[in-house]
Amino acid sequence: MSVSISEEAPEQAPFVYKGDIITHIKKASEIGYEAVELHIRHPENIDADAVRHACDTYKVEVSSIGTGLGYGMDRLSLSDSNPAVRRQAVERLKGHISLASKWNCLVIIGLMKGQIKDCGSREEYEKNVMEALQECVDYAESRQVLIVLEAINRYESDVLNTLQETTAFIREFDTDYLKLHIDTFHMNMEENSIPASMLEVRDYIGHVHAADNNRLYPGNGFFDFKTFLDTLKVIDYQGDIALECTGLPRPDEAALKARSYLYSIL
Ligand code: LER
Ligand code: MN
Repeated sequence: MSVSISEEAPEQAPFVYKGDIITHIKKASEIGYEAVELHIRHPENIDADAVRHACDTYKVEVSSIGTGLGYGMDRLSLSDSNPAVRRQAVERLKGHISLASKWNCLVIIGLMKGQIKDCGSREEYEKNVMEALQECVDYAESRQVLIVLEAINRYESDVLNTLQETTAFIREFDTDYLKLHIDTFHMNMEENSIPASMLEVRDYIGHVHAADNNRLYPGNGFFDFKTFLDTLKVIDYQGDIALECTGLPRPDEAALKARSYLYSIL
């Protein structure tokens, strides 16, 4: 199980820990997490060796790198109508992929997949993202880094909302280095049946985010985590489950309660 850490993030962003990465790697380890998910805005500013060293010292892995701050804070979108913005988005993601190759983890493309409103039409969206994402995939393939594309709910994104729609897009790429990223918070809003949808795309699932229906830690609301975890078992999912929820009421409490709740029903 993995817990999210973000060095910089807007107040409302759903990360358990916010602040210094190394300090929170230690905290995650003390609480019992096996891994951390690092949400990084500027990959070039990160001391990869220092993070690696902290992970070795505290015996945790980096499961995944989140990239959405590049969209949320800098509006870098793979679909943007301006080619210079798309170029910046690709270069930013290449930075994340380089870090991932040093930490042996995967890279999430969630919000940075962009939106139709960033370019004007579904046709333009597909054209722009196919080209820009192909460049990211080629780069990731050369470094043996997996990219996962996240299905995000309609209130945060005007495209690629359901597992089925996102998987159909992924299938356009002829690669093993692009998979589907599922998030309980988004599935709760978009799927008719969460287990049925997961079973349908079972071969594509590469990463999992967990938050309750209110985006607080699992166990706080009414999302059916038992059925969800049972379905992950049925499909023999071997990857990490990363806690991408708010750190309320307090980050340590959210991290501790999420972990003990999920293990109690696993
Ligand atoms: C990112 O992983 C995500 O789930 C979005 O809702 C951004 O906050
Ligand atoms: Mn997510």
